[in-house]
Amino acid sequence: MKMVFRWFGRADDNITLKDIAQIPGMTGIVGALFDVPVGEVWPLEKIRALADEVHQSGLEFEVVESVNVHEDIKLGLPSREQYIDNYIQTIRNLATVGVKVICYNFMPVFDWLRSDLAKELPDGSATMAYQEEIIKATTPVEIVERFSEGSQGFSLPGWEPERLAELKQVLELYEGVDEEQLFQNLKYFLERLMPVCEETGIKMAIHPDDPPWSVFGLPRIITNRENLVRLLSLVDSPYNGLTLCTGSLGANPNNDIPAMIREFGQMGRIHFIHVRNLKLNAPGDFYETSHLSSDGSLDMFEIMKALYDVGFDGYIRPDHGRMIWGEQGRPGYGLYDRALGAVYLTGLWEALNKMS
Ligand SMILES: [Mn+2]
Repeated sequence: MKMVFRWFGRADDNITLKDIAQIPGMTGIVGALFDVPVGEVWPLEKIRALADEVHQSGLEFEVVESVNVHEDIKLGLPSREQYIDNYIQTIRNLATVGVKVICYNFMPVFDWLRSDLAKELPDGSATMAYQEEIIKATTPVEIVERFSEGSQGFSLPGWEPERLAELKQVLELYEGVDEEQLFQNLKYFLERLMPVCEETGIKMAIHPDDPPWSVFGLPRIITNRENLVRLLSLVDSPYNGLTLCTGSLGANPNNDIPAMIREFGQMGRIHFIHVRNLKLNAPGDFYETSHLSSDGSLDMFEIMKALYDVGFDGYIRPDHGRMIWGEQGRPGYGLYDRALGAVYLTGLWEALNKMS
């Protein structure tokens, strides 16, 4: 496995590449161009500049998260053709600098969703939380406002203002789109991409929906084992794979994460994994914890063991962390708790390696 760390770029992150390079066992960053509007081609010169900057810090830049998918592709509108052409050009440009995996998601309108971006825990740390009853009592417009107020002045990935400016209009467009239609639109998108992925060697790795169920009446399909099996069969190619996110899928207690890792890992279809923990209070009621097994509801040893047993050689990153030690930063993406998570996961891996 290769341990990597998400970085939002010099312009939009208070964490430096030097900070990241000093985390034990860290091999590279997971990056993106955050100033290119969704649907447009990522210019090669900007990609090159980012890659050069990362390489100068002694880190690799082999994973991109995310190249966001334009809503017209998810909706299956005729205008998707141009956006898919643009996506393909972005894949070609990313391959030029040595990118190997692209993480993306296929969630309509809203990316990840929380009811609280800074819930205070008894130890004084702050974390993100989700309560279905709060979400149900909130309109989509109110959620967008709450996210922009709670973001500490940072942009939140997937919550870029330009995506949400035409919120009402986009929500109306989804009124005729059900899960079946969304699967068909994803299939169309992947079928167009796969020849280019095979040619360039870039693997597509879809991120599960977070939380893994419908919100605001919008369809969500990357939610459970059955649907992941279907997703992989839409195009049966090793380039059509997963970003298995333990925290996203783990919000549904029926999702057996180690079993999913064994099943899809053996198929060679997990290209990237996000490992984090969360505490499930009740269905639809959870908060994010430190990565440590005993702090949350997921067993990190069993997760890492499943990865180890299937010979996982892809990319892994710690996922959201709490705000600890007085750190001020982008919710979920501070330095300290994610660094602790990374070293903990690397430690579990070392133990598995030496015990085998
Ligand atoms: Mn994730």
